[in-house]
Amino acid sequence: MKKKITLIGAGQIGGTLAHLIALKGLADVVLFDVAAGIAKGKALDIAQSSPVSGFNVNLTGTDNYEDTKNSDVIIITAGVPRKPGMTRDDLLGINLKIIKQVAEGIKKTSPNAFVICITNPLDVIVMALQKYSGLPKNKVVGMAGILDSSRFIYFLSEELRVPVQKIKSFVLGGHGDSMVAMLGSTEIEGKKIMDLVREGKLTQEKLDKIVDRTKKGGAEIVKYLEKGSAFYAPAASGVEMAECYLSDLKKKIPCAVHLNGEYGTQNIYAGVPVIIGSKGVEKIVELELSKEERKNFDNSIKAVKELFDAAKKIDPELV
Ligand code: TXD
Repeated sequence: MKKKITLIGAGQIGGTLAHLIALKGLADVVLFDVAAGIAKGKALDIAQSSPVSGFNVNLTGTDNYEDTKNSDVIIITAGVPRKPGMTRDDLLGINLKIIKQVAEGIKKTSPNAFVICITNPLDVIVMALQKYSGLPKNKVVGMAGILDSSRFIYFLSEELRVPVQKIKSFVLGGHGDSMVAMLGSTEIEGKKIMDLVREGKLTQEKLDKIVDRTKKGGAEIVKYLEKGSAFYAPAASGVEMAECYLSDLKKKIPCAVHLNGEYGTQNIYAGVPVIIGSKGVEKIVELELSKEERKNFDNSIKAVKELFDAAKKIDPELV
């Protein structure tokens, strides 16, 4: 039975998600957008490329939640992206209202879906989505850690001239300037990155610059694009999560998930390594954190909590 993925938001990321899912033949795709024409036009355009690219999935566009019912996976990008000079947090007010609408739309039509939220400010928006929708916490996750880790790995690969496939790392915590590159879990061709620093193969200064560039990875692209934000790498990251669920891959990947005591954190969403399989979030993996990593992780959680407090002031229903 062909799987069904609904994409709520058919903008830059939504359209790219649809194209990547079609090229992989992962599932039939329903593109949903309040701008129905965007959803319909992009669905038709990608469908018309099927004879060239050889994929065989159905793509449709709609602004009617009925057309999205019984989705296996829902990926949400509905919302507004940043403009140059804006922080992710500046999007809170408007995207909170949008995510409330989306939660209303999906909770009745796809109660069993695995829901991947991409809309910023990610950690607070995905938590609000889970509260508004009432869907199970292990089936509502946020996409950010894969993207942030991918940016970090790419920058390391450029600096050390090592293929990205030979670099392992996690960037965890909130999807903001307080995100934490877990250096203790970063390996380059099987070697701990801090050993490379000790051996003089990578200066601490260069490593600090790469960590900082990762934190600002989104803003760097917003500056270039002027209109809109990153969408190719975010879309690729969202598809990775959907594939883990649909194919029961049980990969260990960094996602924003509900923490209930793990990492000493209660009742907040933040990025940590998890096992994603056909049951959704199947396990939260607790890494050994160094003192520095623990301090930075706690600081990142604090930033997410403060932003969620701001969200509760905007909408007391979130309390
Ligand atoms: O790592 C991450 N999580 C981030 C997330 C990486 C990059 C971008 N990030 C955020 O994703 C970004 O800050 C935005 O909040 C979302 C979507 O970014 P995108 O670049 O795709 O934005 P677009 O191109 O503006 O698309 C958003 C679409 C647009 O077509 C609107 O018409 C639609 O969302 N939209 C809605 N769809 C459904 N329902 C409602 N209510 C709605 N409102 C707007």
